[in-house]
Formats: sequence, structure tokens, C-alpha cells
Amino acid sequence: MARPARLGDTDIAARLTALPGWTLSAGKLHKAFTFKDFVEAWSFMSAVALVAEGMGHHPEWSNVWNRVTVDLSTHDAGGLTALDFDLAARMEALVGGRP
Ligand code: H2B
Repeated sequence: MARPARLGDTDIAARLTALPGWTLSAGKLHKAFTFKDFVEAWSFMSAVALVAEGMGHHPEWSNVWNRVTVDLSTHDAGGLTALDFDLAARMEALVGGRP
């Protein structure tokens, strides 16, 4: 499958403004989500897993009890692409805009 092009710094900064709570960290899109408990955190990860598999684009992430820490980048492109912003937006949609 063709991969989207790597985004430039200006494009990245503009797209970041649409993603509350997301930052750039080591060149990746980063956010730590906090949930009520482990079951809610895991439910989020299960929902995202299906989205990610459907996109053919997968997060780097870790879970500790109620916290899910996410880092997104496009390995094939060696940086950030529209896919990372799409996946971040779909994670936001799943949490309903919660911080
Ligand atoms: N996920 C991420 N985050 N970056 C990629 O470059 C990537 C991926 N490539 N998931 C996909 C899988 C690719 O290796 C397969 C063949 O679609």
C-alpha cells in the first residue's frame, strides 16, 4: 500500500492545534490518556486496536493500570504523516474529547 508523505514542521504545528493534549515528543505524536480504571483503559486499547488494524497503521503505546501512553509516527516514512494525525483524531473520537 502507498504510504502518505512525511509532513513538514509547519504542517505538523498546524495539525497539532486540532488535537487537545497531544504534544510532539522525540518527533512523535504523544499523549497520555487517563481512565477511571484498568478495564476502561483496556477497553480503549481494544477499540483502538481495531481502528489501527483497519488503517494498517499501529500505535506505539504502553499501559499501566488506568493510564495509556501513546506515541505515534510512521515508521515507513521515518516521521509523521497524515496517518498519525488521523489515528490520533480517531483516538480522540473514542474518548469523546476528554482530556
Ligand atoms: N504502523 C506505523 N505506525 N507505521 C508504519 O510505518 C506502519 C505501521 N507500517 N503499521 C505498516 C504497519 C506496514 O508495515 C504494513 C505492511 O502495512
